[in-house]
Amino acid sequence: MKTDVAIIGAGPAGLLLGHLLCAAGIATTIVERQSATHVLSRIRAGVLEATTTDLMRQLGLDQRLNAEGLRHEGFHLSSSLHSIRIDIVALTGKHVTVYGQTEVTRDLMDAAPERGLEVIYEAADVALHEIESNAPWIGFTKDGQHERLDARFIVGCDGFHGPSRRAIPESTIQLYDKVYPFGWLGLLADVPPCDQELIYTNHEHGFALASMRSATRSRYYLQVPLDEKVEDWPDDRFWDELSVRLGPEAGARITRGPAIEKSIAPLRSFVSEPMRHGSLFLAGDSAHIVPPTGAKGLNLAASDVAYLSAALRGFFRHGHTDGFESYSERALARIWKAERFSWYLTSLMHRFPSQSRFDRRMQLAELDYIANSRAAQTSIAENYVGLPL
Ligand code: FAS
Ligand code: PHB
Repeated sequence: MKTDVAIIGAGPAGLLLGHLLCAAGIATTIVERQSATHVLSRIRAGVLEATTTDLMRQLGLDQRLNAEGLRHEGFHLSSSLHSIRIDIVALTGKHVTVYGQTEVTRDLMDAAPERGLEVIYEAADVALHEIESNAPWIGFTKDGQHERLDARFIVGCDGFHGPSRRAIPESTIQLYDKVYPFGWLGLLADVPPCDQELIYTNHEHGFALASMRSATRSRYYLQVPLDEKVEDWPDDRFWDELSVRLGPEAGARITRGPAIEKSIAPLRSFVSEPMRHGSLFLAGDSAHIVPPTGAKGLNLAASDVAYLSAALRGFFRHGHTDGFESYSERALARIWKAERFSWYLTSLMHRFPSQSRFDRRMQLAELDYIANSRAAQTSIAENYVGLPL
C-alpha cells in the first residue's frame, strides 16, 4: 500500500488531520489499533475551544455540533469562601462549546468513507520504519496478514502510549514530566446537570467538577487518591461525596441516577520535544499531556493539527518546507502556555497530600484575589477560551 501521509491513531488528532489533508487532495491513510467501537467507548473531553469548532466548521462537519453543542459563556470556581463566576464572554468576547469528544470523534469517523479518508481499524503491531528517510513506511498486522504502508510522511497521533514518540532517538528527544499525586474519578449519568454552567470546586475533601454532555446527560468528577479503585466507589458513595464537595446550594440541585460509565484517570503534565524528526511528525497526546482541569487536551490536539495540516498543504501544493521547519516551535509555544494554565488551575483547585497549612492558605488567598480582581479573572478567561493560534 502507498499513500502521501500515513497517520497512526484514529483519535481526534488523527481523524481531524486526516480530514483536513483529504480536503486538500492529499492522499491519507490512518492506521488504528482498536476497533471504531472501542475508540468511541472512551469517555474523555467535554469542552471545545473555538480553535476546535472552527476546524469542524471548515470541514463542513459541524451540523450536529451546531444542533447539539451547548454554548457556554462562563464557568464557576468555588471553595468554602467563594463562588466566582468567570464571565468568559464579557472578559474575552469568546465562548466555549460543550460537546463531548466522543461526539467529535463520531462525526469525524462517520464522514471518513464519503470523504475518501481511509481508516484501517484493528491494525496490530504497528511499527515505524525509515523515518529519517524521504520514504518512511509503517508495518502492521491486519487479519493475521503482515502489511506495509509506504508514505512520504508519517504523523504520530497515537496518544501517550503509542509507538511514534518512541521512534525518535533518545539522543534527540527531550521529555518533561510531572505526575500528580491524585486522579479523577469520572461518572457519566443520564440525569440533568446540577447547573447550567460548569462548576470547579476546591473543597476540604478535594476537587470536584460538575460538567455535562447535554441537558439530560451529566459528567461529574471527584479527585481521588492514586490507589483508589473504581469498585471502591459505588454510585451512592459517589453521589454523597459529590454533594458534599459541591456545597449545599449546588449539592441540593444534583439529580442522582445510575452511572453509565465510571472510571479513574491519572493526571500528568507531559511534553516531548521536538515534534518532528525527519519524515515523522507528532500531534496531540503523542507529544503532550495536560491534567484535564483546564479542558485543554483535546483542544491542543486540534491546534497541533491546524499548524501541521497547513505545513503539509504548503509542501504538497508548492513544495514549501518552511512549515515543517517551524511546526515544532509554533506548536510548542502554544502547548507550553496551555501546560502552564492546566498546571496552575490544577494546583489551585486540588488538595495535595503534602499540602501544609500555609499552602492551603495560599490557595484560598489566590481564590480571594481572583474573586476581587477583573485582571485575574481576565487572565483565567483568556486561557480557558484558548490563546490565539
Ligand atoms: P487519543 O489518545 O485520543 O488517540 C490516540 C489513538 O491512537 C487511539 O485511538 C489509540 O487507540 C491509537 N493508538 C495508540 N497506540 C496505537 C498503536 N500502537 N497503533 C495504532 N493506533 C494506536 N481532555 C480534556 O480536554 N478533558 C478531559 O476531561 C479529558 N479527560 C481524559 C481522560 C482520559 C482517561 C484520558 C486518557 C485523556 C483525557 N483527556 C481529556 C485528554 C484527551 O481528551 C486527549 O487530549 C485527546 O484524546 C487527544 O487526542 P489524540 O491526540 O487523538 O489522542
Ligand atoms: C468534561 O466535561 O469531561 C470536562 C469538562 C471540563 C474539564 C474537564 C473535563 O476541565
